[in-house]
Amino acid sequence: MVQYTHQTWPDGSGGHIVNVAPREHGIGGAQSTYPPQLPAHTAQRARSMPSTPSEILESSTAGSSWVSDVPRNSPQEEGWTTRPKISILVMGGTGVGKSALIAKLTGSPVKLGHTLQSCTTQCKGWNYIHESNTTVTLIDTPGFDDTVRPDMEILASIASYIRDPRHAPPVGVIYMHRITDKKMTGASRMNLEMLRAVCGEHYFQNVVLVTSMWDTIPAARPLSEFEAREAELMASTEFLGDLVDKGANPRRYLGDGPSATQIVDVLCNKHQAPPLKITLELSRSMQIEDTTAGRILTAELRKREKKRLHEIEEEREEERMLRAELAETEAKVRDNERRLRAEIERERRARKRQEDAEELQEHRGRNFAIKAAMIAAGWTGHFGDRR
Ligand SMILES: Nc1nc2c(ncn2[C@@H]2O[C@H](COP(=O)(O)OP(=O)(O)O)[C@@H](O)[C@H]2O)c(=O)[nH]1
Ligand SMILES: [Mg+2]
Repeated sequence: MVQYTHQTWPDGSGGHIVNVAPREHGIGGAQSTYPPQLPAHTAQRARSMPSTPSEILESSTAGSSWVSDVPRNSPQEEGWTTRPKISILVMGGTGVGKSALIAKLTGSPVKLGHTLQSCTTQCKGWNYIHESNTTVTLIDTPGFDDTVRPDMEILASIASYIRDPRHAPPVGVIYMHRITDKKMTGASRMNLEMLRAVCGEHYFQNVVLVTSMWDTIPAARPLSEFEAREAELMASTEFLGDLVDKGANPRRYLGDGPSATQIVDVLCNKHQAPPLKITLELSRSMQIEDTTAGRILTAELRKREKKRLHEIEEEREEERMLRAELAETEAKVRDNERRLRAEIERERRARKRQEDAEELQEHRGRNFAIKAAMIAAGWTGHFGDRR
């Protein structure tokens, strides 16, 4: 089990985690620790985060919905004991390694990959028994950049999974991001917005921010480049900084069992979790579209529709301009054709005149030769013409 120190982690449970990654990739190893120390002001701010339901929730009913690691569905018979159950929501864009991490931890045949057939299209829970003898259900979710299902459907499927009374409410969320991504794409930003909206700030202490693909960094590339990227990701409020400030836990997934276990340990060591923001919102009889996450998706959809309409309008304008240009070009072509025809006609007539003149000349030449021959032959008569 991972050891924590109170100085390091804002949620009071974290600490230096000694990396056990293979040295050949330059990550971790006995001397290396992860993650970097948080600045003092950050830790201070995180400690001042609300920690009771009444501090967190506007609603007075919220207190009763905290999640604890005591089983909700334990048998009531006296003397029975059951293994505690917790569930953890795994979120992030498509291809960031959610299913791979779950497969590594549970040993289950979770489908991996980017193809439409293989990627996760609905929420699915995968169980395994953690070393603390807790049954952990890792909930695999589709990314919010899915090409198969609309984002609102994905949100609805996450909401319906976590609200299903047969499932233990999540004690935490693992959010994954590829360290190999040079930039935050639009899809990454949307997934991050969904994380914020589904959890709510009060839940950030129960979020583990996992960067994946560390083991795929080519040996020739300097590790410092990726460490700098990670530091920026975790510090900048444009990316994950605000989550870290409010207690979220950065970790690395190195593609191996130990680093995967360390990620879950963060959440298994938490004895309670507030309800997710979306759970609170839905419990106030909100429709999925009216939740914070739903409103973000609706706004995004409207933005995309507006953009698409704008693009269509631009395409139409371009088409109008092209048609006008085409008509102008056609008129020019017709004009040129007319001028060419007139020129050809003029040339034809000139050639005809020339030919006629030459023919006449030839005719006269022939007549003259005949007359000359007749005179030479002694012709003394009178020629009818004067040529
Ligand atoms: N080597 C390595 N491969 C990874 C890692 N994370 C994901 N992958 C691979 O990337 C592909 C997509 O991962 P997957 O788990 O299906 O992504 P998901 O869409 O987030 O579930 C799969 O082929 C995984 O094996 C990682 O940290 N290391
Ligand atoms: Mg998947």
